Amino acid sequence: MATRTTPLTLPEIEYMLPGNRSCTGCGLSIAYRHGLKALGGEVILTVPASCLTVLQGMYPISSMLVPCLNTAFETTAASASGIKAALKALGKDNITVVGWAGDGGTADIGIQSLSGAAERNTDFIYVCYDNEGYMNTGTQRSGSTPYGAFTTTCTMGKMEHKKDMPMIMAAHNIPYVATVTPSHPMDLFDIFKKAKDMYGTRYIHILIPCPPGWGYEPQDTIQMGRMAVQCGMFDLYEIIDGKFNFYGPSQKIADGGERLPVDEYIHAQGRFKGIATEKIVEIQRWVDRKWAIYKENGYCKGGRG
Ligand SMILES: Cc1ncc(C[n+]2csc(CCOP(=O)(O)OP(=O)(O)O)c2C)c(N)n1
Ligand code: SF4
Repeated sequence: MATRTTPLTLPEIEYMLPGNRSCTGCGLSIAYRHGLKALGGEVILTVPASCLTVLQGMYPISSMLVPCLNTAFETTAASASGIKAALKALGKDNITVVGWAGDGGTADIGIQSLSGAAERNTDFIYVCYDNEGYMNTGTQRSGSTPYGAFTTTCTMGKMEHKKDMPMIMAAHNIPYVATVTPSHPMDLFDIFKKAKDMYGTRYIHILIPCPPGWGYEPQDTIQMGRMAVQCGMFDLYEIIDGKFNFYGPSQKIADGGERLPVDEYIHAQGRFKGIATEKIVEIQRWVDRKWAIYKENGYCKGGRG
């Protein structure tokens, strides 16, 4: 097993300065900070309309120390492909190109340009930060919003389950797919570091707890990400060249450890307030079925190497 980063070995250098414009307790700010540390300074980002554009701020008062192109909502992967091609034409092979978009910008409007780039195995890292809704514009429903959650565009609770974006990307046979949360920041750092050293389309999916969008107090962000994993609503894994491996708490569950019921996670969040009992039963059924499929596929043994 590769050496794991710890808070003591985490690089001190910062590319995201204090004083950014995200909400208090934003999970995205934790993920972005640690992701950028791992990527290092030789990077160009492309980011569509989203909370991340707000977090970064506008020139000349941006809190970021890395170059970023703000692109149109549906064009993250297309714009990353263009940046990569331009760098290649200039003979600059040492710069990592990263597209970093929300779940709306990824699972919904940006999926076709992402699919095209992945099919071509374009050499870039694509990050989907999944706060499970269109949060920047006031908490609308996305294809990644979980079943039963209330949003401003599904006021009776969402009727459909979440789109499985990491597995959709894995079906493109790209070299690297990984899932993580900001509640596991050292794993997040290591995943970005690993992705940086690979060639081809690398996809990282980050579940982002979001206090205003999910309806919980800002100090509970870390706990919210942990609970999502402990109850199996969100799972931590890597797929390297088609080989699937759980890691961390998800590996413990896969090895026979306890998976908590979804109730506590659901009841901790205002977006599920007033949800009918039968809908919680349906969410539990969805999680159980997902884990049964992991088992059938032989994923429930071994860990991250
Ligand atoms: C073509 C287009 N449609 C709609 C918008 C308005 N818009 C800007 S940000 C946003 C929501 C983005 O959601 P997501 O990608 O999930 O990121 P988040 O806001 O949650 O960070 C929308 C709908 C836009 N900029 N362009
Ligand atoms: S709405 Fe959510 S994701 Fe967006 S900045 Fe605020 S806490 Fe972060």
